[in-house]
Amino acid sequence: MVERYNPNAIEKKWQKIWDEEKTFKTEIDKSKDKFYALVEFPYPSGAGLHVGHPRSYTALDVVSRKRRMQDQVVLYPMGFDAFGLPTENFAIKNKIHPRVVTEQNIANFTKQLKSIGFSFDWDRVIDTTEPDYYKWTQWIFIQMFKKGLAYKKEFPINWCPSCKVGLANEEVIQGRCERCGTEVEHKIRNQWMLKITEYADRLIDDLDDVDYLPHIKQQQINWIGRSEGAEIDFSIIDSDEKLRVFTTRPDTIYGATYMVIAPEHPVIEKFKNKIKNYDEIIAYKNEANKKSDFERSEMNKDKTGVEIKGLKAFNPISKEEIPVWVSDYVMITYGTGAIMAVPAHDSRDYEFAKKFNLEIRQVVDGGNIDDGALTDTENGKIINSELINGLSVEDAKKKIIKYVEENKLGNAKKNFKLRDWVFSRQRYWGEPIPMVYCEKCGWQPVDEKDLPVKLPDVENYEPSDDGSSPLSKIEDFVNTTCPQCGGHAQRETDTMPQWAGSSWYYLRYMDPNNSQELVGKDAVEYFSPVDWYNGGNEHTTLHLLYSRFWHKFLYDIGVVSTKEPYRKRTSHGMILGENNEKMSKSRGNVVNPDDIIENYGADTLRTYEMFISEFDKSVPWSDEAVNGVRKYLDRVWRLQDILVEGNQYSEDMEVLINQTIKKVTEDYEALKFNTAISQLMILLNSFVKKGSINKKELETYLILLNPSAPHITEEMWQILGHNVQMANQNIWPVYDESKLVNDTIEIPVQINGKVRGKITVPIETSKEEIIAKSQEEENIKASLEGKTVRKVIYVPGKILNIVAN
Ligand code: ANZ
Ligand code: ZN
Repeated sequence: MVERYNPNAIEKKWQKIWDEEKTFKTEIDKSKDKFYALVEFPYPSGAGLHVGHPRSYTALDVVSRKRRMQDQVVLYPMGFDAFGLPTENFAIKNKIHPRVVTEQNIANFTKQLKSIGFSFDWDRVIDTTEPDYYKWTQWIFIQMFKKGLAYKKEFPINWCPSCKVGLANEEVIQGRCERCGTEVEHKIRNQWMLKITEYADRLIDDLDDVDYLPHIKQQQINWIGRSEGAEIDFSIIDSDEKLRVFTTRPDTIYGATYMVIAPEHPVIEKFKNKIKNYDEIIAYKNEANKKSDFERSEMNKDKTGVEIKGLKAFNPISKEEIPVWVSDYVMITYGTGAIMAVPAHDSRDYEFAKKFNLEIRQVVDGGNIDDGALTDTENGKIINSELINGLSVEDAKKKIIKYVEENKLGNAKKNFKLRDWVFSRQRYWGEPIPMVYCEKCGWQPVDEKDLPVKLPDVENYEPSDDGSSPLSKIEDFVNTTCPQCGGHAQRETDTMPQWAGSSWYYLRYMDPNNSQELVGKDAVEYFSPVDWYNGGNEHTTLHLLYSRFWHKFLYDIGVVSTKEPYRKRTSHGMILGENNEKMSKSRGNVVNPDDIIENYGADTLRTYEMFISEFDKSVPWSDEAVNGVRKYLDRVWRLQDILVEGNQYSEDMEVLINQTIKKVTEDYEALKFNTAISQLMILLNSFVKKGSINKKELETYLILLNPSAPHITEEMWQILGHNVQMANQNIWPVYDESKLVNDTIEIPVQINGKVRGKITVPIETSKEEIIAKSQEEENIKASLEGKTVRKVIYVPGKILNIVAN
């Protein structure tokens, strides 16, 4: 009997070896294939690692370990995305410098990550708050500025009065701050912006070249929100003014029976004297301004609005005079802030027309207009529309656009939901924006040789109530000279948003210590692109989009050689608390990975997280299932008790072993970790049932399990007499195609309708041979004693039936 399985001792032993021998150090070897696996680096919070982190990290650790055993050069790095608000808030509250807080948190995270046995190359760790790192974040910003992609703009920002920070649109969830839940206000500030919109088309079109899970691609496409249509001018009767609309359905223009403008539309001021109910409209506008865009555009909300008395518009195609209304469901920030309303075919217009008794005119056939707007019209034919009657929707769109362009009434137009990226934050703990303002020369980038612009030490990190950054109070920092004219100038005091450092970190891993360049040519050419990037669904729209944008920019200026940073993107489901709710301190359902490691071992934690459910599904934590996985590993350990000699698979196990090699090899790559592990459990059961496992069989078993449970398997491997770890050997087994199915069959033998015995024969055995063989079987022989066989019926491969009396 072997000693009891003692994960704590085994795991510490191997982690020490991996650390000291730098087992997972990655070096360029052009004679081999490379595999670059990336997981989202954590924000090193004070709370430490969460059990959600190991789900993603173990998954790609499994793939990385497997690929190393398949002789690939694997880059699997880790780092820390360490700028950001929680650290700063903690620093303010506890009067500790954020640098110190960050260092403590990183040390703790590192210890925790190492205790789980991930095969990261620890010599490539990056920390986004290190000046050597953010020097290049600043450098990229300067390149963007030089190309006109960074600009300053007065911008109404979403302001969180509690965090005292400006938020990007994507950080506002249903009108509230993503971090603290406080309702967001609007404040006008002069902000640095990044022109991500210039890349909008490419960010959609290039998705064709990458292997992202379909829902991830779709979310990116929806977020960018490309709409193709036209802008068309409707003139205002008795004036030279025009109301320009954006529409995706120019084919429905004959159905445009009224117009709607946003309450903020400038035409209201312009026609102040002509509008008879101006006061009423201003009152309406004031009400609307109290609502968030989200509330205004909500689908099933009761429609409100006011007709503008004294203004009429002219439909340039149907040549009709139509009324103009104001309503808050039209946004000033999208398209032109004015629409042609087509109530027959647009749901919001329909509700509005019903409420205010406006004409509803169907212009595409099919459906009953009394049931609601007919929006499902792709295959319909145009009706009630002189110029385009009988045409398909597609052809009608083209014809109207052509007509509009020829008659100078407007033009084809593409619109995006995506907005430029608000890149300024009025906080301390972020990368200083490397810009200088000179009265004479305007905004100038800091000279590249003076990078990084380091964060100065301050006494007080609190932002001021007027919204300016804590840096603005440090005169030494603010006052500088103009890089252009040498005169007096002032530094920008805003810092970059949390998203900056993570927009290019995957490049730095390729060459983390390069002091001359962001990444060296050799490294970037060898390792690019990231072969597989796994991360949370919550980062599908923002981080993924931002980093693709930065990458494309770096491609345009020749820093990188691929158009896309990530070849493949997958995501994992969340691990919920045992009560099926999101884990959080306040709900009291947080599971600490340290405790699981302490009580069960890291291999159990890892294997449990892989086994727990389909990888992309959310799943509640289960202590019971953890226990079950620990018992499985105990049984793996005890395979040593039934070990026998043998250097090839035994005949009766051969098929199941080959099936398992195939399944595990494929499932690990397909994110089906749960079924890979259950296959390994099945194989284990067969060995236990048989009562023996030979050396060759155990070796294969350990190799297959190693990516999930690396410590126990290395230990058993060593006990088997190997003095080289399996981790870096080219030993991943290959299955034998011809041994995937059993080539013998078992045939029950009946005598007078009752099963009396079974025989095992090769698949292609003939009927005569089977009959002969059955008569040799002890039971059958005995049952036939003294009887004469009258008839034999053989159903091939299924059953042999003997009639005898
Ligand atoms: C006429 C029409 C007929 C429309 C029809 C739709 C269906 P997406 O796809 O989201 O780009 N629209 C344009 N600007 C708007 C604004 N500032 N606020 C609110 N709605 C606006 O939507 C484009 C459509 O949304 C446009 O096409 C316009 O209504 C409306 F059967 O024009 B449509
Ligand atoms: Zn100057």
